[in-house]
Amino acid sequence: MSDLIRALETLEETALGSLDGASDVDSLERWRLLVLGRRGSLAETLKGLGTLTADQRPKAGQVANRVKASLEASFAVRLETIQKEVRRLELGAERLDVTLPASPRPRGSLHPVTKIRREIEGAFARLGFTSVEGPEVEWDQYNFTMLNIPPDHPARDIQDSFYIDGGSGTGGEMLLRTQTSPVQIRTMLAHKPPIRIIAPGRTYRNEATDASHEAMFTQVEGLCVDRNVTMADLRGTLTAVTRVLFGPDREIRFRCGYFPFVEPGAEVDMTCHVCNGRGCRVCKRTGWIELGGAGMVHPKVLANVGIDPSVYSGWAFGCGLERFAMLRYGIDDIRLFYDNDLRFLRQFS
Ligand code: FA5
Repeated sequence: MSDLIRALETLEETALGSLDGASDVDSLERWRLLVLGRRGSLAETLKGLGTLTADQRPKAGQVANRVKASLEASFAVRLETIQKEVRRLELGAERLDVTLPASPRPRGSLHPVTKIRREIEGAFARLGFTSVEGPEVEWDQYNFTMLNIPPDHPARDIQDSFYIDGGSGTGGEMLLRTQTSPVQIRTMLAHKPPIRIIAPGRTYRNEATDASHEAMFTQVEGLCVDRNVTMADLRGTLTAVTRVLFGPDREIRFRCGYFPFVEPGAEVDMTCHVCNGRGCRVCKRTGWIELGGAGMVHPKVLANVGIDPSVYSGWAFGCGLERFAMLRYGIDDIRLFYDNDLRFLRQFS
């Protein structure tokens, strides 16, 4: 029996000695299998218990239990020590230096047409105008018919349209709107006067592009309807806004112009902001720059939307935003806006 007890004590001593050599989780696991595993040295040694007599067994059993408990406890302590060390090394490696400069993130910027649009919305908001939007895919009825442009009207040819295949319904055919003027109709159908809105948005025309014409461009529509609204109000409003956008010396002039939905109709010019009206390359030596179309809302259009033209009057205008942006930033080709060339776009950041 004393042989078995000695064997157990030797096993304990050797195993504890080799435990110190287990320096990571893997080698510790190998130690556990070798010493405490089902076929480990402790299990092997304990097989000797079977050869003992019944009265020898309790004493040997006691020693065996103590050695087993001692080995298991030492194993647990060693495991905890190694795990703590592993965690300490991990935390050391992951240390974050919050004083390091942040890695730069590229920042986008607003498109020049968006910038101009926001400026215009701001200038009109100060005069009490709300900015509204309408759909880019529009009914023929709103884009043309209710604006006093019936199906056989020659004005339809001026604005070559993109029609939508199979797109027809109660509003006639569907098309990509050629102007923002249908938003006038939508607004007047939905609201009774007084009305003061602007409506910026994309418009489309099936035409050959050149330095000042695109097939997709942006317009801003303006509409004011109330009692006693006159052409003088239109002039005053446009003068105030162009002065915000292009400087305090700007003057406005109206030339006769024809649009079926206004009467009288006008082409609107402002004095050139580069030469102040003296004549230069930008205004083609005329001293004037064209802004867009305008006029008094045609009585037929008011009647079409159920507003009594004997009680109410209104004015409307429509301008091209790319043209505004070109003037503002000195851009000489409209096609640059939608080429998506970053070298161009970055200049506006
Ligand atoms: C119209 O579209 C009228 N709806 C404007 C209007 C509204 C008149 C309300 C009266 C009352 P016009 O086709 O002239 O009008 O276009 C207005 C402006 O849009 C032009 O002055 C120009 O600045 C811009 N524009 C027209 N066609 C193009 C194009 N292909 N590319 C870029 N800008 C364009």
